[in-house]
Parts: sequence; structure tokens; C-alpha cells
Amino acid sequence: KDSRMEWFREARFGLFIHWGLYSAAGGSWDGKQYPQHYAEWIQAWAKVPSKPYAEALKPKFTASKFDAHAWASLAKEAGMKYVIITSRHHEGFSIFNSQQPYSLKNDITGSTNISPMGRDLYGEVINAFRAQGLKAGAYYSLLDWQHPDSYEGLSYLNPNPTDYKPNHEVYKDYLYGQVKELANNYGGLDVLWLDFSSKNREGESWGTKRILTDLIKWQPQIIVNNRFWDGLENKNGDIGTPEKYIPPTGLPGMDWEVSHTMNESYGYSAHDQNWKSFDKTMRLFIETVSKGGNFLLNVGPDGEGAIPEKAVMLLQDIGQWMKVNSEA
Ligand code: FUL
Repeated sequence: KDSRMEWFREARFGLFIHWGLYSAAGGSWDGKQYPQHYAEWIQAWAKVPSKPYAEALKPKFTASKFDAHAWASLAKEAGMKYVIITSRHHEGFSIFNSQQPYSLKNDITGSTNISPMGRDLYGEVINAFRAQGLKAGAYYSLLDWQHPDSYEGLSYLNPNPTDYKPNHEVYKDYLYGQVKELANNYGGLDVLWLDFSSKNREGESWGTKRILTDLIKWQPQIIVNNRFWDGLENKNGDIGTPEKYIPPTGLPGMDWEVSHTMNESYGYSAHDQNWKSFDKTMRLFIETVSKGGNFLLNVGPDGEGAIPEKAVMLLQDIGQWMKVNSEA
């Protein structure tokens, strides 16, 4: 385990990217603004079934301004050592080109893969960051709001026909198949960041044993976070993942990483303008690192793939600070 954790313990600083259909909604639905926190939950906040959700947002999720190399340079210049990007969030739409059978139960037009034609946005990000020498990992949601065989969640919005009984085995195979693709089709996977199992949804609900047993064969160096309930070698995963919160005494006996947002939300929200100052961000960063954790700082690009200007500026300022303060 120590050898797997080596780079992570040195890394200290990473980039979290939340990017999916929700990014194209920008925190509003039908002209109504929803709370700043967690704009990637807009489908749940606005109670939108998957079909109209996908129909409204797919055309807006163009990635027309997206430049993977620019993102990677921005992160590298800021002193970051790794990236974690949402391959698929709770909404159930993937930015990687999955070959897994997807559900069209909700009459979703076309595929649940949302990369624009001919592209694989997840792959572009992973390759660009790895090319710059950064480690790269996938955030992958265990919850799925569109799959007919997933567990509860938003299924009340996408009711199955009354004679349909969800078969969770089908869903487990789907998870297994997608993780297999992420681990094998992109030249490497340094972290699998699963999100999340709740009470009464322990590892075996997701088919943990099978996934983890094979995952370590596919990627012997992989690090898995603790939101799967059962982790590799450690009941609670390789890394603890406090969210927008720094535990006062760190997480004794465990490697960990705090994810923090620059404004309030992880996913892009046009009306969330509550940006943290450079000073505030650095205080959080330094506090985290001084307590033994890594700082995973989030950006939420919009549906065109533009990172908000304020976020870009903050990363550039951090880069300046790093240059002045690094030992090298
Ligand atoms: C949470 C998710 O529900 C949020 O949307 C976000 O991805 C955060 C990092 O993890 O559990």
C-alpha cells in the first residue's frame, strides 16, 4: 500500500473537475435559479425527469470552448500534481464513450454518452494531464438517476412501468463494465473516486468485491477513495474524502484529501458568485496540508467547456505564489 500511496502523499494539491449535462444548466431550470450549493444536483432540485432533462441540455453541452491542454497547463502552472474528473455524475450521463448497454427506458434520445460527436471528453482530459506529467483519476458516481435498475434516487421521476421490477444485478454489471472501461481504455487510471454509498448501501450493494479484485489487476497502482464503503486493503478505502471541510485534527491513521470549491458549488452555476479570495483559499490549502491532507480544489466548467474567469485567475494567482515560495 505504501508504494501505491507514495505519489499521493507528496502531491498535496490537485484539481477536481465537475463537468456534465448539469454544467449546461448552470444552476437554473426554466428560468428559476436554484440554491448555490451543488448545482450538479439541478435535476433533483428542479425535479426534472431524465428525458426532458437530456433533451434540453444535450444540445447546450457543446464543449465548443474546451481545450484540454489549456486546462492541464493551468493546473500544472498552479502547482497541482493530479486531476480528478467526473466521468459520470449522479444524473447518469457519461463524458466518456461507454460501450456499456445503457437504458433507453426513459426514451432518452440517443445515448447516455454526452461527448459531442467524434469526441471523448474524458479521454481528452486524461490524456492531456498525463502528457504534462500529472496523475489522473476518475470520479464515478454509484448513484444513477436514469438507469432503470439502479437503486432509489430520482427513480420516482422516471417511473418504471408497474410490472417492472428493478434488477440490481443488471445495475451492478453496468457499474462493473464502466469501471472496467475507465481502468483499461485510457492508458492508465491513478485514482478511482467513487461517490457515494450511504447508510444501508454498503460495498456489496455495488458489487464491491468483484470490482476491487479486478481493478487492482487492471491497475496495480490504483488508489480508491473511501466512498465505496469497502476499499482496497482498508475497510474504508485508501483515502478519506472530507467535503468542503477540514477535520480539526486531520484524519489520524489515514491518508486523506479535502475537496473544496472556489465558490459554493462544484458544478457550474452562473449565479453562484460567492468566490473565495486568494487569501482565504491559501489559508484553507495551508491548513489542510499542515494537518497532513491533500487539497483538491474544484472547478466547474460551463457547458461550452469554459472555466469561469474568476477560477482561472485564482489558479494563476496560486501559480505565482508557488513560484515565489517553492524551494526549487
Ligand atoms: C457529493 C456529491 O453528491 C456532490 O455532487 C459532489 O460531487 C461532491 C464532491 O460529492 O457527495
